[in-house]
Formats: sequence, C-alpha cells, structure tokens
Amino acid sequence: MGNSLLGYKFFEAKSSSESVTRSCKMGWRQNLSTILVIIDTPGFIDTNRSPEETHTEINHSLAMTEPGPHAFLLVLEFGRFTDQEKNIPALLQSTFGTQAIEHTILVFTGFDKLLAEGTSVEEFINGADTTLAQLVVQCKNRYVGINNQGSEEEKNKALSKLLGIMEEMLKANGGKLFSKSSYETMH
Ligand SMILES: Nc1nc2c(ncn2[C@@H]2O[C@H](COP(=O)(O)OP(=O)(O)OP(=O)(O)O)[C@@H](O)[C@H]2O)c(=O)[nH]1
Ligand SMILES: [Mg+2]
Repeated sequence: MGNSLLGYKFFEAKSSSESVTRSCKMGWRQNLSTILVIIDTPGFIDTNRSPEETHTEINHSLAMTEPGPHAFLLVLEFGRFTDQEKNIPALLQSTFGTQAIEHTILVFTGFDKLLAEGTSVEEFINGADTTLAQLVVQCKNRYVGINNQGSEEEKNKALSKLLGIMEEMLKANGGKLFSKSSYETMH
C-alpha cells in the first residue's frame, strides 16, 4: 500500500501467511506539489509478536514524524471486517491517544476485487456492518479505496483523493499536526 502512494517500490510487500513488515520505515515522494512522507508500520494484528511488542514498535513511528503526522492512514481491506479487525480502532487509540481518530483516514485496499463485482465504494460503505459503519462515522466519512495492483494512473488518482481528504481534515482540525503530548497536557 505504501508503495502505491510513493509511486515506487520501497516497502517490502508480499502475499504471506505471516506478517511481513517488522519495523517502522519511512519513505519519501518528491514529484508532487509537496513532499509526501509515508511511514509504514507493522500491522496492529501481527502474527509473530505479542500485542505489547507490536504496540511498542508501532509507537516508534510517532517519534519518526516529529513534530507530528498530518494523518494516520488506517489500512483495511474491502471485505469482511473480522472480530480481530474490530479491535483495531481501540488499538490505534491506545497507541497514539484517543484523539488519533480525529486525524485518521480509512484506506481500503483491494479495490480491484470490488470493481470486479461491480460494487462501488459507497455501496460497500452503505452495506457495512455496524462496527465498520461506526468507524466510518468516527472518521467523519474520511475514506478512500485503492487498488495496489492497479495502473500508475489508478494509484495516483487514489493518492489525489487521499490528499484532498487530508487537506479538508487539516482545515477541520485548525491546520494542526497530530501531537500526542499536546493532547496529553491539554486533558
Ligand atoms: N488484488 C489486490 N491485492 C492487494 C492489494 N493491496 C495489497 N494486495 C496484496 O496483499 C499482499 C500483502 O500486501 P502488503 O502491502 O505486504 O500488506 P501489509 O498490510 O503491509 O502486510 P504486513 O506487512 O504483513 O502486515 C500483497 O501480495 C499485495 O499484492 C490490492 O489493492 N489488490
Ligand atoms: Mg507491510
């Protein structure tokens, strides 16, 4: 997924029965109107590590973004929202703080599968189970679908959409970067 946004292969990505990404890694893209920095993290549901170890590793990503990220991209797949996945928003909030959801954009991968069925993203969201529908509401309808196997054009279209959503989100949040410590001292 990160590679699609960067426009080149940088992060390790492959079909595997085990989690592939072990540590946080930062990649850049410079051929846009702004410099895009993406930090890929291990998944919250890691097949090889305890939740505590995963939490610690994902937490490293925040220090890498100093003074803070513009957005969290919560990557899910078009398809079933499993019981394990239902726990992800809580894990996101326990890692980065409860306000993290205010800075979160949902990115659904596997858009190609949806297209093959003739289902639109909106149809998928409208038919989503209660927990996913609630998450979409919490994220104030900030979501985008992407086909990581698609053409450069398709991937760039998804990126443009994502950057547009991020800009709107930043405006709504008063242009502030996410900062865990400022929230912690405020509350
Ligand atoms: N068809 C299709 N396959 C996808 C899409 N996105 C990811 N995949 C496939 O899913 C597999 C896993 O992708 P990764 O990007 O490695 O996923 P990840 O979430 O980083 O996985 P971990 O690092 O193991 O947690 C790869 O083989 C991808 O080609 C998509 O939009 N469509
Ligand atoms: Mg990965």
